[in-house]
Amino acid sequence: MNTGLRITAFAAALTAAFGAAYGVGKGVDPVVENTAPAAHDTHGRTSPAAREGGGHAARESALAAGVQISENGYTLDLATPRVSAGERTTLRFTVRDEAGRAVTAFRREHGKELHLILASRDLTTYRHLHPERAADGTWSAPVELPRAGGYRVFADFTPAREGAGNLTLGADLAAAGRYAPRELPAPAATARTGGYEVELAGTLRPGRASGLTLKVSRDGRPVTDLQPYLGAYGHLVALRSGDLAYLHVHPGGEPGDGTTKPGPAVSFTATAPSGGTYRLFLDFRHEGRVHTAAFTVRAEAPETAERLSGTAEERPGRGDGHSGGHGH
Ligand SMILES: [Cu+2]
Repeated sequence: MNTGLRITAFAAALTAAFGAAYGVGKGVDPVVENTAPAAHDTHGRTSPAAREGGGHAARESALAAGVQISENGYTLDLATPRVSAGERTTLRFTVRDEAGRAVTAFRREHGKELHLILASRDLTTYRHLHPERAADGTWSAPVELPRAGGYRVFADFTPAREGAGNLTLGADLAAAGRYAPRELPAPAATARTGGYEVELAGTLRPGRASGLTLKVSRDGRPVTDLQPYLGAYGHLVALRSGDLAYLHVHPGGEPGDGTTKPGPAVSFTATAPSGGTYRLFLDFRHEGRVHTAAFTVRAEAPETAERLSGTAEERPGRGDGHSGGHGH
């Protein structure tokens, strides 16, 4: 039985997800101490990241989640690294421990032992899947990718082993066919999906928790009867353009907690691991169907934005690589 406590603990871990992920291996943990009020209610639980405290200094060189195929002794073994675009196939994979054994014990997070995210390298295709696990630890999920090209598969899970934390491992997946990379859509505060309009308010910040609010409406009317999807009114995944670093966040508040309303607004707290451009994917459920709204956003520290505008006169059209001011 999945308990509220477990979900809450998971939510707390996710609040710190990026921080924890790039604290690993560096011995430094960044950014969770200033978690905004809209963050998941931790009920006095503290993430490992928050306990250790830590500074912001490591954030530039830090590793983000999802960029590694192997981390903390666990490896994502993707048995089907090549598929064909437009064909329904079954993805198969195994999570292995340091001895190469298939992991068969996972902690449930938001109702599932493992969340599988699939995204094209150009961030125009996105899937949030829930594969089935066979007793021997082999996971499988049917998938059909609409376009050829490079994809990334993310397995987001927590091994049941004592002391193991949440991990997101990433592996490359190629879809054969004629490939035409697409340009990342321009940053926009409004996204449309399946007749819904979703409006994004708030700014994603590097190394700092900030609030993001997504408001769902249809035909100009706010949607006030969102349905819980995997224990929340929304699931948000952010992928960094360029390397597809991964961030999974959940809303503040849970359905049925007495204060969280079923829309139109769903609030999140998220921390970007660095400046740069991200694609945000919001999954929400309404009238029995799950929809995904996608946004391109830029994460810039206020200082960076100032510095860039300050130097703009001296070096017109040239930023530091994060500003988008490419002059050619
Ligand atoms: Cu999931």
